[in-house]
Amino acid sequence: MIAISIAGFDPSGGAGILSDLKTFSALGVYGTGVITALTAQNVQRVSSILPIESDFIEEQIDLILEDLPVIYGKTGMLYSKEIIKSVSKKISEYDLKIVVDPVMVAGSGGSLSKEGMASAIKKYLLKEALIVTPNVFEAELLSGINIETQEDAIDAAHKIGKICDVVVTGGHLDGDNILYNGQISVISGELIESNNTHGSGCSFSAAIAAYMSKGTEMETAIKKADIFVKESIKHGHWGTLNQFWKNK
Ligand code: PXL
Repeated sequence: MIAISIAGFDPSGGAGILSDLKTFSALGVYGTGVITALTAQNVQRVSSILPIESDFIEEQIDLILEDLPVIYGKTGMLYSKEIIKSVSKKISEYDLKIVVDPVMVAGSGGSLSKEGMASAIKKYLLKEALIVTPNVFEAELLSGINIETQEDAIDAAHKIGKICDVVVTGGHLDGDNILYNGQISVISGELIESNNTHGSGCSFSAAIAAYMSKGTEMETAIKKADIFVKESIKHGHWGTLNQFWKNK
């Protein structure tokens, strides 16, 4: 099994493409990685971003797909409308089955995107996606709905779900994930009190892609990814997750 992560580079190793590759590896999947942007950051703050030229991003994707039979993958930080358009075009060209993590802001609060990202993600990327995995804040930006309760999250999931399947992640919803894939399911989970959450959104989307590349159907992949991330948070250090995991 092979998966692809198309995402930004967080040198702290907690989030972004390093975290995705650790997740793929922990779940027994061979990971490939296309870098969309470099960042200078740690768990506390983002200080600089250096986006990669979109032609070069397209070339990275072309060279991987020229050689390797990749079907499943995920996107993370895409930073600009231009990069979103390039990546969306390539997903369509290669018919990739992609889990979209609509990254806009780092856990530390630092921005990881230019303005207008939510509308570019909706306009270009979600049409090509298998599923999108917003947290509450990202779901608000994608749906235009202010989310305070589980009912609000369900409304937002219905709205986003008109474009592709969606799971609104539960870190801000008492641990419950709200899935819309033609119908709403509340996947109830425990909420873990921990500071080791930097990169949890990255790992969640990467784990869904990894499980699906191993043949698991989507809803089960989401449940297993949720368990994987929670175990990783429990065993994390230094504000980040520990994705060590005996292949289950
Ligand atoms: O967690 C979202 C995220 C995604 N991608 C990169 C990041 C972060 C958060 O810090 O740095 C590169």
